Amino acid sequence: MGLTHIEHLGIAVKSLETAIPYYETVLGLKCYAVEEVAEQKVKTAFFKVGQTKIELLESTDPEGPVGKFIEKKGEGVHHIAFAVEGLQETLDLVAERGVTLIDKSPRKGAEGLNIAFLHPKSTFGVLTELCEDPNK
Ligand code: CMX
Repeated sequence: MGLTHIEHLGIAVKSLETAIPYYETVLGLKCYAVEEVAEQKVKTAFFKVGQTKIELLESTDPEGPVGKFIEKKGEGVHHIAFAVEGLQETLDLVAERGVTLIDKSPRKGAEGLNIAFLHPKSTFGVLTELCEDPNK
């Protein structure tokens, strides 16, 4: 299994505009990128803490995954993302080990990473993302 580190934590917020100042002014982090991921119906803002990132997620559509999450559970931790080496092989392996895949094969996520999600119902309630940097 090729998990190397926690790549990022995804945090659902109602508004990037109101959440970013908390991370910058209170925690002293720097927002280094804001990017819309239209396919996921989110706008994202990124901060670095060591080699791990914080990804703030604002929904652009109430029917998107983050819109539905906020409606049901409110703002908060939405997913954990592990960096892996060999994303497709890792997906095949976790599927063999009984995990339900949301994505059977990788697709493009924010920052040009190849990503795939595991269903929270088979990962003890934690929506889990696996991601691989195609340039490494
Ligand atoms: N963490 C834990 N549980 C979650 C969850 C999350 N983030 N999102 C949904 N759930 C739970 C719900 O609470 C619900 O549980 P109950 O049945 O017990 O009520 C169940 O999953 C089904 O939820 P739903 O609101 O009916 O939503 P869907 O089944 O339509 O979708 C999911 C859920 C996880 C399959 C969908 O959100 C998904 O495909 N997520 C992956 C993509 C994604 O999250 N993209 C946004 C981030 C993109 C990025 O980082 O770039």
